[in-house]
Amino acid sequence: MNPKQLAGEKAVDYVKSGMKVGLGTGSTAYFTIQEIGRRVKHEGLDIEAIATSIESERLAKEWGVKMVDFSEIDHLDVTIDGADEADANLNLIKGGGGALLREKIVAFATKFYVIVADERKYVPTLGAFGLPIEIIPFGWEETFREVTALGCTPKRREKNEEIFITDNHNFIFDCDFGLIENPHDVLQKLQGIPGVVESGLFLDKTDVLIIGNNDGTLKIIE
Ligand code: DER
Repeated sequence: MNPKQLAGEKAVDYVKSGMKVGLGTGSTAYFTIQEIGRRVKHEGLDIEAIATSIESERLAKEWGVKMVDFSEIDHLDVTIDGADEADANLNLIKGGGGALLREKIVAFATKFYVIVADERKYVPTLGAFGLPIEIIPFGWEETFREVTALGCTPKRREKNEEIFITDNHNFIFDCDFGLIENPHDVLQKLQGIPGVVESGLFLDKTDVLIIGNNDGTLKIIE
């Protein structure tokens, strides 16, 4: 079995009827949503869910998962999402799929945060992937200069040779900081720049990391 599918499906063990569930975004969370959908449709799993992207919401609705929003609920019991990198402290880099802002809002509303990934994502030190940050389009050139001054090389993300626009109508900068020895320091500096909406540094939030290995085994780190 595909290691992403292995991890994505295993995480659904944390989902029980009556729960409010956050649905992640990306190719690993895809398998989580598929399994949740299957259990809703064929096994009577009864949950309410909030998705972290328009695409994940579309997929969940196809299975008949009951979707709600934050006007209807005041917390999530469990959220399952992917990551681009995760270290031994369960700190993450996310944003490869361009959904980091909604993902972080959902993550901070959830009581139990489960990350699913294949073994390539588990790294000694965060940073090799680059750091995605979500940027307001207004004045992005000035924001670009201020982010560069932090000592990184930002690149405005493109998709199919066009500027990538997030579900929130913002830009993404992919920033090369090299290996990030002190992610808390980088996060604090980025939060001080006005045009930066959010970054892909998800620190001190993850409760469980489920890693799917190429040999068909799972590694669960808590
Ligand atoms: O954008 C994100 O953080 C997504 O969770 C994504 O980047 C995770 O990667 P995956 O598609 O390999 O699961």
